[in-house]
Amino acid sequence: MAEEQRATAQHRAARREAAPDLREVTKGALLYEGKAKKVYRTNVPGALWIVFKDDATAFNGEKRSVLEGKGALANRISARLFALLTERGIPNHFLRLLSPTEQLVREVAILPLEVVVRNVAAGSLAKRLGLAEGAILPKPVVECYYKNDRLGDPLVNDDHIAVLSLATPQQLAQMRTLALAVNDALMPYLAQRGIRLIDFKLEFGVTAEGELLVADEISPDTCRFWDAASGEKLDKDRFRRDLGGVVEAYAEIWKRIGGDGGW
Ligand code: AIR
Ligand code: ASP
Repeated sequence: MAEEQRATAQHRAARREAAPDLREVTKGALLYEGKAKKVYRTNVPGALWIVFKDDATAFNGEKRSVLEGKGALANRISARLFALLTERGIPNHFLRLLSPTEQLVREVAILPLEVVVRNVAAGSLAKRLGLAEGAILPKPVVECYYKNDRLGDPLVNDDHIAVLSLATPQQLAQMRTLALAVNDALMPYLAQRGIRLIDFKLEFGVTAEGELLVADEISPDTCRFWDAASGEKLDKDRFRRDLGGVVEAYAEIWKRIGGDGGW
């Protein structure tokens, strides 16, 4: 607990230190282009400029499409949900929105793990364990996947993570605690807005100072969101399963978490 408080205090201090420069931030060289985002350097050391793209990919990049407006929705939804994490004292990379499709984040080295939290059986868990999609899990399930396109992001256990040096045991324990804290923050917030949080994927990164932060994005691209009343899917499964209305579903999530025409 003391350690958690210290981490939060450090996080707040880092945010204060970074704050004065952030008003005059300018975009620098392209550092990395991923499937859904581009990452640029900035004139502020330790701050990166993220551009959310309209590109949608699934099944390890096999299925691809351009969905106009998706980038702006994912960017703003993610910004809103990360702001909630900050309110709850959960250390994360988000600094501020720059435009409808852009945000400023703290620079981290991303750990090559995807941490998935599940409240309800769906997707690969339903398939692997033979559970019906929609079966409520008696407690949240945390899983780690090795981020490796060539291997198709395999599920890994603590020993696999140790032998491949994907994270230290301490980082792994911290990621688990933070992932469950994110679940505890998001679930009631979304439930109040008529959204069931079925599962989600987090990525974590380490700052130059060694601080572990929740990074990447939290959006309908990385979460399963079901309408609480009808069970309708309001997330990337609409794209993966060719259900149509992908951007409309993302817009519905944005509307329910308080979005309006502006940003
Ligand atoms: N996810 C996993 N890899 C990429 C993403 N976006 C997310 C899915 C889903 C959760 O992790 O969007 O919310 C579990 O996915 P799956 O396919 O393992 O059931
Ligand atoms: N975005 C990943 C891919 O391109 C996984 C997914 O969301 O289905 O394969």
